[in-house]
Amino acid sequence: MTATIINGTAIGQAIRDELKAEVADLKARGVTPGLTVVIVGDDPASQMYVRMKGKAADELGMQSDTIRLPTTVSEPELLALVDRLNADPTVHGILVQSPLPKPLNFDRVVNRLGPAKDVDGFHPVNVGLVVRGDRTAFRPCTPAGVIELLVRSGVDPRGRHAVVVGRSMIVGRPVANMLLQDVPGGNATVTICHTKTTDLTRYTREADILVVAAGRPEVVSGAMIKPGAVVIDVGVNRVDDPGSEKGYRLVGDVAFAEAKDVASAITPVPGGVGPMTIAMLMKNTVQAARQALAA
Ligand code: L37
Repeated sequence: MTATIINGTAIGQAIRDELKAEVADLKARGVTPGLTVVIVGDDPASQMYVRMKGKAADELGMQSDTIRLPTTVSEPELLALVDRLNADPTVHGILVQSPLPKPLNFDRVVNRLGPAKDVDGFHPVNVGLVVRGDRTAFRPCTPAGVIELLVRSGVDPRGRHAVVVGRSMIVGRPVANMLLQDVPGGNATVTICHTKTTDLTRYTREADILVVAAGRPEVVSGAMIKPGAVVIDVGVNRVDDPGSEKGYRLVGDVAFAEAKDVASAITPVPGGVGPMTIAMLMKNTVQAARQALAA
């Protein structure tokens, strides 16, 4: 079998196109959705993602602002910035790009965000409300993008066995929780695997839907996949490739060349989950603006 390729670039673009009308409507009502992205330090991948987010917001006609800070910024300074953004009515969404360089503490900074502006969905209030199934809360962008990819590709997790590899607060845990919810795109039977799982293959081979968010290049081989499974690869790993133009190439957490001959559908890297992360951030920011208007 050769798998259908799930095109995250196209699905992400479709979502962004749908949002255009919503942004126009909000603007007509006097509100321009505003997103402020804060990035500390000069990690090249993070710098690239942040540029892509600003560009996506610009394209939608939103107000976007990127605040770039040196690694020398202190935590009190960062917290003071968050306070200022919380108080600014033109800012509907605030995103602090993770990871923060040491010794800054990401959780303490996120805890300072007003939950109504936490478009990344990492504030404990949003984490808790999402677990409760509250649709006014912000779902974290990458896991929300995974669910949206499934739904828009016609894959219904209902009653099927979804196996998530990875338990991070950013992807693994929230995506497992979303797959479990009693809503469209949910209702799966969910297993979560992690670094201490004994015999990972025993679980991955049982997956009808396999979501891999391990953060390690190509840890899931073709032989670990059940024939006909739907495979969502969340990994975006840069591996050295001296022969290439950029000096690196992108690979997922799944060995794509093998997996595509086993799976029924699979996301590529690049062009899979990555672009969905950005589309869902735009969606959350529009939601933040809409909810601010209603409040
Ligand atoms: N929301 N996202 C949010 N908050 C954070 O704190 N770190 C972080 C975050 N991560 C993030 O932005 N990830 C991300 C990863 C990949 C892409 C976008 C965002 C993406 O679009 N990747 C492209 C390839 C880009 C490249 O060439 O490197 C892709 O097609 O996968």
